[in-house]
Amino acid sequence: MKYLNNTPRSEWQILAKRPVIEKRNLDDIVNNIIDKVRIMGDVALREFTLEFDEFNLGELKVSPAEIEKAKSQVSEELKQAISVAYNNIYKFHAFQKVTEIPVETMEGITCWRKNVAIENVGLYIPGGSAPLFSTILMLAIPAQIAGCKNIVLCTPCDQNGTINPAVLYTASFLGINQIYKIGGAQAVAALAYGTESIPKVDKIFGPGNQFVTKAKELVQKNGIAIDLPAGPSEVLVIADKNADAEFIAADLLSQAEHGTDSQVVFTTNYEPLIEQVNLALEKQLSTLPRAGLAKKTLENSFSVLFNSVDECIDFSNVYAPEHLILAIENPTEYCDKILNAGSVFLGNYACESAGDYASGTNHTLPTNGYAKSYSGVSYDSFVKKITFQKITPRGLQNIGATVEIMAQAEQLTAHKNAVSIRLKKINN
Ligand code: HSO
Ligand code: ZN
Repeated sequence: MKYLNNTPRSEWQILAKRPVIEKRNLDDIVNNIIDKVRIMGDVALREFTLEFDEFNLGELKVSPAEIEKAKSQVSEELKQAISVAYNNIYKFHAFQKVTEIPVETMEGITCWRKNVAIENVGLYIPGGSAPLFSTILMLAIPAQIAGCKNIVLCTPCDQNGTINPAVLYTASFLGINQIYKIGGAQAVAALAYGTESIPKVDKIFGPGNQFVTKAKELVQKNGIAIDLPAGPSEVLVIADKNADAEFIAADLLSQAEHGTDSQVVFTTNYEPLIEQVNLALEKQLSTLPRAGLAKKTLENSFSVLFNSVDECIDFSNVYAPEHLILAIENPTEYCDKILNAGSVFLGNYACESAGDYASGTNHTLPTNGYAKSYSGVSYDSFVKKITFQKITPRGLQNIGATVEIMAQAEQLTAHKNAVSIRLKKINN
């Protein structure tokens, strides 16, 4: 990790820029995939699966027999762990479902807002070297609490046409039975427009590679909602002299092992920690199966020494990390100072992994600085908030003149008339 000493504030914006990922011109490739799926449906999906996943796919939908087989392949221990995680994630997200009280803004005028589930949602779960079955929990649990009617899951199969058993087990544990063996941009296209086999959805969730991300961005232009603009995962750690270098190194590596384009940042006001963390990183790195990936990430990462914890927090607010770990004394005292972050972990024992899997919070979070303006996925991501209002004759008498005057000022006479015509009848 590059070491920086007291980078001046004037340079923070530049320092907060994420490493640029090699950008090929994806637009054309992905647009072609989307068009083909739109026009040819399942035929196109089979062709792309043969081309990209190297499997000649017959039935797109995962069969009950495949799910049964997966169930038998997952250990009891993992099933137990999934169940504990489920309970915590469920508990945390269920409390997000609040019924708002109707508000009487003026006598006779009542306004209220109601959560209504998005009917059809699509979840994309990437395959690859680490199939993240935990993401199914993070997306499907709030979808179910919200009451989404159709939950459709797409995930790529391997060269033998199989899907990781933990992915299938988790989906079936949640009662999801619409699982399709389709990955990549073609899966996003199928969810966005529907094919003979795959139902069209209203909103698409889930992480993915550059192709998936680009496809999500493109289908948005046609009215399909998406969860978040996605980017590589990242963590920023703020530590003071109370921190434990080994813990910090472990947290940095847990994020670094996600992929080569992730970024980890370590900030502290205690100089000796920089060297201690570096040593711990080296020691722990050598034991990791994914050391290659993690090492590449560390090359894109940096540690920076500041004068105080407050300065570290100021920098973090400019960086707007997806995950922020406060390995400092009395971390809760600093909560109000955190302005931009996806999810915050307080103290030496709140490791990011806990939130990644099982503590209850969601792990689908804004990356790449989007934490400045976006929230992570939650119950709210699966509902629309519809407003209602009821106005009595007395209410219209109270608000009428206000509306008429404003409509007149905007020169929208029909707007004004809609009130006047009613007032006339009421006053008769
Ligand atoms: N750190 C990832 C989530 C994850 N980690 C899934 C392990 N599995 C993005 O927040
Ligand atoms: Zn993770």
